[in-house]
Amino acid sequence: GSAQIGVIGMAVMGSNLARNFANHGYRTAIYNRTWAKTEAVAKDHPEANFIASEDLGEFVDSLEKPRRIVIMVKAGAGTDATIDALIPLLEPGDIVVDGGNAFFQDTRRREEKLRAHDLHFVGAGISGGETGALEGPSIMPGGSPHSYEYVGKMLEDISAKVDGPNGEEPCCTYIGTDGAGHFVKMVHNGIEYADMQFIGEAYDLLKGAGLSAAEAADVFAQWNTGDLDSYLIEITSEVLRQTDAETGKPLVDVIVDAAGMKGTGTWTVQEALNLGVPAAAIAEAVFARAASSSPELRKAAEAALTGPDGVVEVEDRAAFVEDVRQALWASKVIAYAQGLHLIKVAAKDYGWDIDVAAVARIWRAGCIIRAKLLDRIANEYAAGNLETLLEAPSIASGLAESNPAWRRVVAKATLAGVPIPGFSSALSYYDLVRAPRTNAALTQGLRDFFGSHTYRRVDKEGTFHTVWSGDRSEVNAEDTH
Ligand code: NBP
Repeated sequence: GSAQIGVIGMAVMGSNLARNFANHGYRTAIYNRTWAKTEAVAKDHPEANFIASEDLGEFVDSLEKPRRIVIMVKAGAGTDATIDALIPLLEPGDIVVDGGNAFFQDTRRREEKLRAHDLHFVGAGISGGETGALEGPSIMPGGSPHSYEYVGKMLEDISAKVDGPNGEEPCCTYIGTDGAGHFVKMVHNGIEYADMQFIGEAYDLLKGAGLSAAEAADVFAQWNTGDLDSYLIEITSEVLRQTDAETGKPLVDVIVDAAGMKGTGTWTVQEALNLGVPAAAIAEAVFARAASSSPELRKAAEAALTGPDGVVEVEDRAAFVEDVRQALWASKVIAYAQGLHLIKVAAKDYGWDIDVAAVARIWRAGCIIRAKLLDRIANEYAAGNLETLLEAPSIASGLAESNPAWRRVVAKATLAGVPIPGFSSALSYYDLVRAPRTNAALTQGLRDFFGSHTYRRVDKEGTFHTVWSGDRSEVNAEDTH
């Protein structure tokens, strides 16, 4: 065979990724379960000079050895079916890359399975949607370092690029073994959920203060020139500016207010729960989508409950808009801190050697959460071994500066009845993790009362229990058990 890379799955992502490889001078083979799609892609893009195969065996034979194959099919059963069909056709040393949105535990399982056949498996998270796939996505590959040697350069070539101190840097770097890449992609999506929730809350507040959709669009466009400069803020201004052709209303007012989701945000929160990592702001974003898509709950509650109507009393509109900007920035930082903390804890638990600074670096372009802030985050993680992003000097000082505005916004929204689960959860996290003492002491007292769960003391070593049902004396729990 003469193809340097093969792509399986000719839906929107796979076909664009295949064109991206071809655009970078790689001879590219393509295959899809349904031949008509492969045929159409080859016909529509003669410039790519694809080697198109109707038969999977032919496709495999069209590849140079060791064979490099990227799977871009519907995640889950589609990926397993494709892998199972490939295994008997491949030879030891061949490399399979899964670029779909796989659950990282599936990636770990598949990596082990292919390793048993002496095949390399790289689970690569890919972000950037269809445009990214064609023009340069952010790529988060996981697998053995040896496997990465075979495909790393190709993936880096087709990835998005950012200008760094050493020239153009690819938004693709080796993340870690087995499921590490898909884990990082999953957390990327969790942060994306939070980012979007915060943007929605900011818009609700601007609306509550009397701004029209078009005025809010201007505000977001203005914010995009500063510290909040990011893809999502940029496209928010575009979506808010869109007028519905049919009704003449802002499009946002005719879109049904029920958010969809495909599962990666939920996975992020489930993993945070599994690992005991507080990622509440990300969780609130997932729950907010769930609430939006619960018509029965909303209908019953809307009929039964009263409260303020979401109108925010504002004396100085410009000052309020600036407050909202700062609340949005601070909340966004919290979501990044929670997501990156989750990656750090998971790395320890799953035995991945993840460079968090490098993760932030490859999120600077190509992916949905790309943002100017990530430059700073990458530099901060590179400068010191951070337990949490929040302790980084420039981040802590930024949060200190935005503190008064953040609190005013949360207070104002609460009084006005504007739901801000994201902003308020992020602010509570800030107050919780910086508190010298938390209410968990009382929790421990209660647990000891009803379940003899014992507690530790601040002033001496050991485990203690109070005899609540007796004379209420304290006993050393180790003696009684
Ligand atoms: P889809 O997720 O819509 O999947 C369609 C592709 O999967 C087609 O090629 C289809 O073949 C193939 N397929 C299915 Br369905 N079941 C199969 C099976 N049992 N065996 C073999 N092939 C099967 O495509 P997509 O939107 O291009 O996404 C591809 C991957 O990239 C997914 O994992 C997705 O989560 C991920 N992703 C998507 C985006 C995005 O913005 N869309 C972004 C990042 C990552 P057929 O033509 O024969 O039905």
